[in-house]
Amino acid sequence: MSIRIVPTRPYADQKPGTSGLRKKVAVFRQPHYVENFVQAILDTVGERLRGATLVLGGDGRFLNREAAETVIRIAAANGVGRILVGQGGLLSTPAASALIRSSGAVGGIILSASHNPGGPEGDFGIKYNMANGGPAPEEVTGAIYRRASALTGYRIMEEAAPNLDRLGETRLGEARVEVVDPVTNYAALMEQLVDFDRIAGLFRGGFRMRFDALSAVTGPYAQEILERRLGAPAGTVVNATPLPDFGGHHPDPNPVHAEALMAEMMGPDAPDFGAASDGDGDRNMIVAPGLFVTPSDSLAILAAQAHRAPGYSRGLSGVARSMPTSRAVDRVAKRLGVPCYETPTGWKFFGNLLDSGRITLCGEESAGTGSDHVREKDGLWAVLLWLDILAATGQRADDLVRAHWAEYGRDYYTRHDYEEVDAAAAQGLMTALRERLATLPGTRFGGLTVEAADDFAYADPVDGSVTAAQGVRILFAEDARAVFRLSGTGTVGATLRVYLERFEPDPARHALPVQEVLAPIIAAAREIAGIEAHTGRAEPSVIT
Ligand code: VG1
Ligand code: CO
Repeated sequence: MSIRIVPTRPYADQKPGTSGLRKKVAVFRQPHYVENFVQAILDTVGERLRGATLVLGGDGRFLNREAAETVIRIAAANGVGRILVGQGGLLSTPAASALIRSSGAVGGIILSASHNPGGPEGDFGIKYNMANGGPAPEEVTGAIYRRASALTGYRIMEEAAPNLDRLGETRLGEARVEVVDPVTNYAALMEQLVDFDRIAGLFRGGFRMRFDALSAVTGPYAQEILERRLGAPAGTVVNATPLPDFGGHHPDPNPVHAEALMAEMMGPDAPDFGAASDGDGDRNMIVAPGLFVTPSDSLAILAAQAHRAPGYSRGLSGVARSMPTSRAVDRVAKRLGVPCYETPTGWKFFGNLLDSGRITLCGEESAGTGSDHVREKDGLWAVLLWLDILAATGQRADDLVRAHWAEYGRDYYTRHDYEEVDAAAAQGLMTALRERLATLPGTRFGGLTVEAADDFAYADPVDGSVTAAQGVRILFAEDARAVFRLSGTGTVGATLRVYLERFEPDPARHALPVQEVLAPIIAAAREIAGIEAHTGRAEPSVIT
């Protein structure tokens, strides 16, 4: 067995975004591109790698297997002691996080572009997670980027990686390579958090559910847990086989991309509960019969009800939400008498709060919900917690949502995405908006008055680090809000995200069409930011 040192030239664009390095597959297929980035990660981890365990897995998209084999060969050549890899190179993001934690690994490499489309024309991604199982924080991703920008060579084993389909242990150079079942460890963790017997009882009683895995990584997890362990009828999980191109679909669980599930749940013979997950299994979409549950509402409802599940029977120490997420969970936290933190977009910002025990539950408007059981958002976990709450309360999912609104009020919420906008135009819009911030308070826009306007900055209460320029917030006196930020996960041009919400305390006004209720805020947001003038777009490309 021998190690080859390959001279290389650095790529200037290996800068991780909201969640790892994400690029078009063609970019990753450039000579040494994957190798360089992996070497930069390992160099950044440094001496701690020596003899340590590294977890590896991905969402099964195009390039997954090839890249996994490359990571194994580079890791083995860099002194990693043990590589724990999911069979077939697969691991959902939450399962990878769980495995890093339970195996005492120094960290993990996750091969995923998450909710972005896959296939040869689609996207690929590489992400590094730390020993706590969570995405590397900004200072580490910054260091990886600097290292990648100066790289002059990488180390790789001459020999091929072992067959990733065969479970068990082999050696590559000095390293042990263990191919493990991707589901077992994760399923065991779920059994500790929610009451499997109670949920199984629900299914025995005829409860019908549809889980759409969108041909992505959650299929095998959902089949094992929902159908085999909990006894849901075969066929409950659809699109259960992970495909390299996700069957040509966009593996983003929202009402637009999970169209078939939405149609079924809005139809006359809707099952009792509908759910979907994204490419790498960390997002969740919840649909009650006839009623889509916004991720912001789902977070609030889970926070209010989590104590019913065994893993949370002691209550919550606190909660957190990303800044653009609606303020519904804040109302629950207030009622519970626990702190509620507001963080920038991206799961890495929850890490310190979870590690320090300040929060138990957290979430994002982009269909991400999680708890302190791992350090990633966890799609299937959220679905299981919902099921356990339904089983414990005996309530229908739609009734549970309406009862929540009646008790706390409803935060009407929508997100308007302007995708593939010219990058300079999008930057121009944000710059102009930031320059106007100070002049906005007191200004009126069609019946709404701006009360406050700022550019969100986050001071981490645990390590004191400050992250600035995380999105523009416009607060209206009418208990409404508009938030503007540019996506950090897109791979073509820029994506402008506009988050819009309005609080409605009156239960008599809780069943109105969302876009109608929010129309004045939508109009004000377009005007304030000059969206059409800057981008040439009169309408968003995706409304969720
Ligand atoms: C998006 C979401 C953000 C999420 C991130 C990663 O980021 O808005 O809430 O954490 O994707 O999710 P951005 O920068 O494009 O808005 V995943 O499931 O793609 O890892
Ligand atoms: Co994801």
